[in-house]
Formats: sequence, C-alpha cells, structure tokens
Amino acid sequence: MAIDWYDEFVDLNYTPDSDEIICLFSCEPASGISMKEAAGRVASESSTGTWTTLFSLPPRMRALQATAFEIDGPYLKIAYPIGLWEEGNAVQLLSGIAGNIFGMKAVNHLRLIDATLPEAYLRHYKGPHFGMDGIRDMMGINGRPLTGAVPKPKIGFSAAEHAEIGFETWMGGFDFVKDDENLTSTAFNRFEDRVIALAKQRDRAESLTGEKKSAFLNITADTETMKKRADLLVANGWNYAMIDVVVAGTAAVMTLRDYCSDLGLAIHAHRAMHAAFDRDPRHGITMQFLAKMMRLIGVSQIHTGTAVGKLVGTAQEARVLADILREKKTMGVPQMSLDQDWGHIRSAFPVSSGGLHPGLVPDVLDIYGDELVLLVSGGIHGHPDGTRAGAAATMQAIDAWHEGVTLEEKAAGSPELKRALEKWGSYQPK
Ligand code: CAP
Ligand code: MG
Repeated sequence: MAIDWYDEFVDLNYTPDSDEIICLFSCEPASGISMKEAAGRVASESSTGTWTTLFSLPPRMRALQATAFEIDGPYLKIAYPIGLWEEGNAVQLLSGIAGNIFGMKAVNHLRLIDATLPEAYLRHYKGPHFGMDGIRDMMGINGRPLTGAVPKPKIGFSAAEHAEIGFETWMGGFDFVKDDENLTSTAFNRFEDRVIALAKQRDRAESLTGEKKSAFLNITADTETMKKRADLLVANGWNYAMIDVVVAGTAAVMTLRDYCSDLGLAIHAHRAMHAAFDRDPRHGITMQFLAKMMRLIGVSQIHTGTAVGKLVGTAQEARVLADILREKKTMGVPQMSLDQDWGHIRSAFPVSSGGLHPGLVPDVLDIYGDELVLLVSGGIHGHPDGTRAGAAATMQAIDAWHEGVTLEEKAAGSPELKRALEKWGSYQPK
C-alpha cells in the first residue's frame, strides 16, 4: 500500500490553465530526495496534500491540487488552481505558497522567486491608489526623481529638532522628509508632536520656496493606532503615510491601504526586515515577490536598493524590481522573475536609499532613471556645510546626470557639490 501520494502532484507534461497562479521556486532537495520528489512535496504541501495517503479522498479535491509542471536544474514551476485562493486575500496566498513548505525536511533550501498572478486573481485587488502619475500630479514634480531624506542620527531628536532638520532639508531643494524605520512615537519624539511641528516647518518651506513639500511620517504600530495616526496626518495637511510593511504584516498593510486611500493618503513602504528572508540566495522569499505583493495590495512606493550603497542588492535586481513596480506588463527575467500583466493595477515607485551621497547619484540614476524616489540621508546631513548644502549638492548631481556632464564638471559651478565630492568622491560605503 502506498504510504504517500506526492507523485500525484507532479506532471511534467502539464500545461497550466490561463487562470492558474504560476510560482517559480528554486530548490535544493535533501539527500536521498530527487528534484521530482521534492517538487511533488512542495506542490502538495502548498495546496491540498499531506504526508500520507488518506482513507478517503473526495474526487473534487483533485481539481484543487497544485501541479509541479516544470523542472529545470534547481528551478521548478508549480501551477495553482484559482479555486484554491480566497478572492482578494493576499494573506491567505502567503499562507499557501509561502507557508509550511520552507520547513519541509525533504528540502535543504527552498526559495520562492516570483509568481505570475492571472487576471482572475488580480481583479479582486485595487492596487496603488495614485500610481506614479498620480503621485507626480499630487506633488507637482515632473522630469526628475522625487527626493527625500531622513534626519540622522536616525532616532533621538525631539520633534522640534526633527522638524528643524526637515526645514533645512526642504530648503536645500528636497521634496520629502522621511521618518526612519525605527522612529514611531517615543518619549522624546511623540508622533503627534512631530506631525504638528513638521507641518509648521513645511508651511514655512512651502511659502519660502513656492514648492510643494511633504513627508513620510511613520505610522507603524498596531492597526487601530495606525488608523488614528493616519487621521492625524490628514488633519495636519499631510498626503503620505509611511508603514514598515514587513514588520507590520500583510494584513495590516491591506487594512491601511483602504483606510489611507479613503483619506487620500499615499503609502511609503519601508521594507525593514526583508533581508531576514530575501538575502540568502538559496532560501526564503525574494524581494521581487515582496515588491509584487506590495504593489498588488497597493502601496505607492517601496525600497528596492541602490547597488552602490551600504546594503546588499545588485544593479540587475534593482532593475528587475523597478520593472515589477513600474510596468504595465513586466517581462520576466530568467531565474529572477516571471512575466506579469498588471491589468488595472496602477504603478508604484521604486525607492533607492541606503548609503547614498551626491557622488553616487549618477550611478543610481543610470540604474533607475527618473521614475524613482531617491533618498539621500547621511549623504546630506554629513555634508561639510550641513544639511541644506547636502540637499543642494544632491540636486546638483541630479542636474549633472540630466545634462550629461560629469560631477566634476558640474562641481566647477556648483560649490555645494564640489564640497561633497571633496569629502566623499565616489566612495561606496559598506
Ligand atoms: C538609509 C536608511 C534606510 C535604508 C533602508 C537607513 O539611510 O534610512 O532605512 O535605506 O534600506 O536607516 O539606513 P542612509 P533599504 O541614507 O543614511 O544610509 O532602502 O535597502 O530598504
Ligand atoms: Mg532608515
């Protein structure tokens, strides 16, 4: 008597239906387990199966079984019938295709690389409230990246000090002041105080510059508190909320997406904790899949790396992430991503941040182009002449890239950029 039925979840001649979700995994089977046996186990455990044959198996269940249909070296593709998935519930999708399977003894390593979501699945999601065009219209910014900075040190300032640094950032030419991922509402910098103090400085900067200024204020907390903080943002004239989406969780992001959308708030998604599961190339979940989920749910923008800054991530990965977020139709890159027709789902901005300074701006823009949110934080507050000069130097570096001149050539007529290059040159921090 057969003790298990995993092989019923593998059919290398199977052609998926157009409404099935297709997942790409990489897998290293445990010793004594073939790739085909591992594929059956992954498809089984992420759909209807379990470790043993069952006393009874209603025939209709077979219509819900996933099918491992392609094995190419360590890569495998699995098709999931649409009936497995609750309409509009991204949390349940994760429980299925990114749940138990990572702990199976049959695999030494398993990595969820990407998923192709069919229209039959996409139709239940709203996606980003604004899209990149909507954000640009809201801010009145065209023809260049949106720019922002986090006050540094990343936590410790009072609300008043934070707001003063914000003013200097805006007066240097930046569009946004961003809270850092670990700044929420602390004894020395209560969220309410920061919202109000920064709004006053914003109004000053807007009246002095004639430009729209905004901020990514971090509402991250339990969901009910996040809703209250979103209300406070709107009451003080803000048009963005920031959420640490990985630590807050997919369910919370789904709730706040609709809540913020009703309030007209865009969502800046910080991805802190992502490297706990996306850094090891052999195991976990890629940033590509996280970016796809967050666009699907509907954040307005999410961090996607710099390639040249202090945090891991290659230029190719950054380009793939940018396509997943920005394009109407994403073309898959072998072993990195799958094709995706986004249908009605609006676009989202990639955000490049982490160890950047004016000397690295051209490298980042060579990767992303202008359709980007560029965050330079230590790279402006560490400028020899202070925050405002640092922001100005960064804007001069963006201009240099647009003009097709080197930073050194630009620096000849841009004193703030000159001073930045004297300190950092093209140093790539680690
Ligand atoms: C960058 C940053 C961001 C990282 C996040 C920091 O500051 O504020 O959180 O960019 O990483 O705290 O390090 P600096 P990623 O500009 O001073 O480095 O963008 O890869 O998610
Ligand atoms: Mg930070």
